[in-house]
Amino acid sequence: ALPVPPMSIRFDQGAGTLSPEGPTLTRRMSDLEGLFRDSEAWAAAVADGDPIVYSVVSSPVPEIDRELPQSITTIQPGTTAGELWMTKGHQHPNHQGEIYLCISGHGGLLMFDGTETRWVDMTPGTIGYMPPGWAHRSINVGDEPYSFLAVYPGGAGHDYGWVLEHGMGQRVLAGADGLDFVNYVEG
Ligand code: S6P
Ligand code: ZN
Repeated sequence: ALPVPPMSIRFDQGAGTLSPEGPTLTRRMSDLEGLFRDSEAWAAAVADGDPIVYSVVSSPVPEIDRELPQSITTIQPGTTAGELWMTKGHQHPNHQGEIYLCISGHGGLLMFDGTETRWVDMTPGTIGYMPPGWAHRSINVGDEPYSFLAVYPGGAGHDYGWVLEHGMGQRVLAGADGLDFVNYVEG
């Protein structure tokens, strides 16, 4: 990846695009293998159209040391066996901080340091801060798409295996009366 000049970047909320744009990513249900509590319900959703769960559009700022890339994630509303739709979640292998700014919708930021979990409610205007060493997952807790801007160190890297191995401490389910937080155990 090559360095880029100073620039402004526009987000078109209706189209969900950045201009100028960098890589974009679409994660379907099949990309979230091993992450939902109910693996049979997950497999049924994959078989039944494999819906898009979230997409990530990035600016052209490269993911290299000392650069400061940005991306906008949009998570669709939905549940799988009651578990709210979410990102895969990851740890930054080179423990570094990151911020999210909620743009639209209603979400939550689940963080886990291997021992403790923390939850930040995300509504438009909220900045969520992830300190170095806290794995993070985003969850749509509303009934419309949830979009947020991420700004992160270009050399941070993304470790998805960490979450598969350690979990996220808690899961977030849609309860009859709001959110239900349950321990991250299988079954
Ligand atoms: C990158 C930042 C976000 C996520 C995005 C998708 O450090 O935290 O751009 O990559 O929200 O989540 P995930 O867990 O699939 O990378
Ligand atoms: Zn991150």
